[in-house]
Amino acid sequence: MTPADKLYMQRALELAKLGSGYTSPNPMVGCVVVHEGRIIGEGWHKAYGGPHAEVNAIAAVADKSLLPRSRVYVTLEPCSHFGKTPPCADLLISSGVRDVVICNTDPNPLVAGRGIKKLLEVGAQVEVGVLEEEGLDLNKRFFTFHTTKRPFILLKWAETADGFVAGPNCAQVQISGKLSQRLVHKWRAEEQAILVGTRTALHDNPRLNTRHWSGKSPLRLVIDRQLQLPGHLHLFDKSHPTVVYNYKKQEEHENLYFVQLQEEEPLLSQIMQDLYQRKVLSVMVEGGTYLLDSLLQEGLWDEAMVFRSMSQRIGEGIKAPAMLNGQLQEVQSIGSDQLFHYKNRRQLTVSS
Ligand code: AOF
Ligand code: ZN
Repeated sequence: MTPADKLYMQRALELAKLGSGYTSPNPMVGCVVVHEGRIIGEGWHKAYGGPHAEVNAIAAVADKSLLPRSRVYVTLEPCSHFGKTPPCADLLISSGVRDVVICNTDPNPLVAGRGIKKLLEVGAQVEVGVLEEEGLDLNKRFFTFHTTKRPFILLKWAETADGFVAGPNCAQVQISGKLSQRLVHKWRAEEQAILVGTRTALHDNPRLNTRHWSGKSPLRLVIDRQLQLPGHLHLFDKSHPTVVYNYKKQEEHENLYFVQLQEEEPLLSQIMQDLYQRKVLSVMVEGGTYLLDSLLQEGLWDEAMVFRSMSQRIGEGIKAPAMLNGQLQEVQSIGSDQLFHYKNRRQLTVSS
């Protein structure tokens, strides 16, 4: 890998990011075409269902006769399947491209190495793994979804300076400040779904929508095993789709999807299977402590964002979840809160 390879792949990754928020459940992909040290075409996957990055990049090249002597940088293995668009590997081959640099292979079972195979079969030079880590991070939701067959799981909670998430008897306490709340709404817009447990739904009566940030509201998910939650809760206002995981009934009406799970099977893995089938690539879990602790204990999470108030103390109440196997990435000050960003150490070792 030359310094120039890194530079062009960096550019391709930047282009890929321009699709952020529009490509899901597809990944973000960027592509750069370089001829004799000059970029002659660029493109990215702009939106789900639309042309892939390579199609846009090749279309942007004015003089197509330069393609057989160009090097193409693409952040994801060119696809090999007929999906919403014809295979990108075929496009590159028929355009005369014989030199391709790839950041990540595509874990989608429809592709999974077949794109690279097609290129090698026509004698193309293919280099894989340039800025691999950056690419894995950029499309962490897509890679987690395809490699683990469950959504990418982001845990989020806010705790007081003395380590509580709620007062005695689950009394709601406003812990994080305005800036932190706004950040949470930004994350809501970025993830496809939000999950809460029964007690959080009951005691906090959350709306789980994106009010303090522009962007779409996620799919709402709530666990209500015995269907005991009252119908007047905001979660049941039918304003947007809500899945209710329970043991009692399977039923759908007006944005409410009751999904019946088996009592004798593990609850969390059934939820993850359902989300995989729904093609939900990512889920943020916003509480409560019991649900967060269960996910932490089962190692069923990828990243965690924990707000800790620097001043608020309540002395008693519901204890914050116990971080387990988290590798601290960063601590930021957000107004009067501190934000701790963790990654699951187990996940880190599995992927490396
Ligand atoms: C590429 N370049 O820019 C993207 C790729 O339904 P389709 O036809 O859009 O195919 C979606 C799959 O194609 C997606 O899951 C992933 O495997 C791959 N995405 N491939 O060559 C691109 N976005
Ligand atoms: Zn493609």
